Amino acid sequence: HGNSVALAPKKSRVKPPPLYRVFLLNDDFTPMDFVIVVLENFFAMNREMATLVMLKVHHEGKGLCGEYPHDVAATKVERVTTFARQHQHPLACVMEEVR
Ligand code: NFA
Repeated sequence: HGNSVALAPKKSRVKPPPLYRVFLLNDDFTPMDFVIVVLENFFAMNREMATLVMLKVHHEGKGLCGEYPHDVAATKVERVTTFARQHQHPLACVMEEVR
């Protein structure tokens, strides 16, 4: 019973967890400096990289912030969204599974 049930041998290969890409989306209202602060503080970017990613979002509508396992990606989306709303900015942060 329980713990003592004999189980068939199982291959011990472990598949890597699915990854999710986290993006920022452009809007007409969030200040550029606020987006740079978000990228520095929530995605560990230096000022130079944060500025490049912010400008990509501004010009192309969407920009990659990072790739993470599900729960890490979901927490980043939640923290960025909460921070933006606290400052009354409509900045959108979304995640998509990597396929
Ligand atoms: N488009 C915004 C502006 O002109 C800047 C922005 C960049 C907003 C990236 C959201 C994401 N103030």
